Amino acid sequence: TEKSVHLAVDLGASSGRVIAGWLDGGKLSLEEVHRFANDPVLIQDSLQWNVHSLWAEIREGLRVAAGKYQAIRSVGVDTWGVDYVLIDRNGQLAGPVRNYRDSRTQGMLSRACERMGGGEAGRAAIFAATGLQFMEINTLYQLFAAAEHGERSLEIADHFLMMGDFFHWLLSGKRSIEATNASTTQMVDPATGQWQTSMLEQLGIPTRLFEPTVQPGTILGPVQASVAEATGLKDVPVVVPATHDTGSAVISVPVDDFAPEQPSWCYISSGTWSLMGCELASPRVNEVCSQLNFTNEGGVAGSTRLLKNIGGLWIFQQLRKSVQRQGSDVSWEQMVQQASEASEFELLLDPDHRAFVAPQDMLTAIKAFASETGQPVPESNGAFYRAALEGLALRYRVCLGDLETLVGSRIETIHIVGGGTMNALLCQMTADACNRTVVAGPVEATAIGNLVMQMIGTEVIKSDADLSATIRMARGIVRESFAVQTYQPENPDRWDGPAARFVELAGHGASA
Ligand code: LFR
Repeated sequence: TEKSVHLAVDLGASSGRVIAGWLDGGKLSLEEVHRFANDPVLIQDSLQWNVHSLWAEIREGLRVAAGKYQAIRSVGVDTWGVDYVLIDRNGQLAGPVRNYRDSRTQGMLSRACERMGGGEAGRAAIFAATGLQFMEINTLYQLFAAAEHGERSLEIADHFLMMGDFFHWLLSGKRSIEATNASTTQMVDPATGQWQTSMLEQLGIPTRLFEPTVQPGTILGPVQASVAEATGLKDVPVVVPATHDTGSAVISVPVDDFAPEQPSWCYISSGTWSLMGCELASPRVNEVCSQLNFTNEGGVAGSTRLLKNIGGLWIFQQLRKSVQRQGSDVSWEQMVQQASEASEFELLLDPDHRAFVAPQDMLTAIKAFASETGQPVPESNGAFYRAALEGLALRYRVCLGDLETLVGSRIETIHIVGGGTMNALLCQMTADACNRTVVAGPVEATAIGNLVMQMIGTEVIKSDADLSATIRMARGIVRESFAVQTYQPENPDRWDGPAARFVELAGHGASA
């Protein structure tokens, strides 16, 4: 066909896709071209990404796309945040590419705070410098761990790239570090977007690795010759989207404003993680934000995503793995069905408890958590599935209250975007627990945001005004193109008792 197509490579922490998108009569259409698994591998107890296989799958997807569409206008990659690749002076991998759930960062957060002036003072210094929430998965603690452990790769590395940058480099031969993903490292000044070099020096992280960042929409140049030959993508420009998947997803929230002064809506980008927050015009690096451990990530057009990482559908996904390990299987639909049949609030769990970050087996970890917190261990699998979803809804409720405190206005609507919108039970629980209207969709928010930013970079979507007007225009296209599902709260009072117990429970548990 002759349609003018853009290709989004969208890599999540459990699977990747190549998705084609095109505009027709002011509407955006999508077609999934290729889908593949993204399974981390344990190499001598170090959890790593299989970037070789990911690259092979990406090339395969592009080859299929090149055979399918005649006019391919651009290609761009988004991925999960915080992880990075080090490149040596010969233009090769300087070492293994670690998965953020790798255990080497354990204890590194507090050690880094010690190094930065001790305990609370060190923590305050890092927060003032970066405006980011404290999580051990952050790039900062990964690199600090690498420095502390004397990892060889850090010594021989010449360049630091984030995951999306790495694949852009393989595609185009050009190095770049995209700003929204760099903002997830906890190494960047949220006001200026510059690397916090003096903090890095204090932590023993070599600053020579970090080049200035580029903004989403940047055109890197055509795919390099060897890639063009292997895939058939000739003269196709590589256009940098918001390479952080969450940054891409939030572009697709179907609202008619952008980065409002007084937000009346928030988003939950729902997948392996749930990222819940507000899109604002500027960062809020203040005491309350630090206390509540919210983050100020960089979005497109200078916006800020003030948000919290919540342990997401990870627990639910891992429960399925537990069932598979026992030799049987269960589909997502069956899991949701069994959860809906289980009785409510049988077990309360905190989705952000450390025990659930990377357990050997999720079912075992939840059983241990139940016993430790003095709750009866449920018998049916459905009760565990339900607990995973209720725990999220309860966490959303707490997070909503914190967000309203932080932004100083009432949030009327919760927009859920991403894969989690397909879980109607969770969407309804969210409306009930939060006592707010939930608008769910689009499900493909990340790929859409990736495509939209490529269209903006190539001026397929453009407004005569500024970039934020262009983003609003793009959101109009998203609203025209994808239906949403609305959920109204039903009997929200039912959640009051469990919510009080949840706060108690989460307060006592060592949240990750
Ligand atoms: C979501 C996400 C989050 C980031 C986490 C780890 O997929 O990118 O935004 O905090 O994964 O990378």
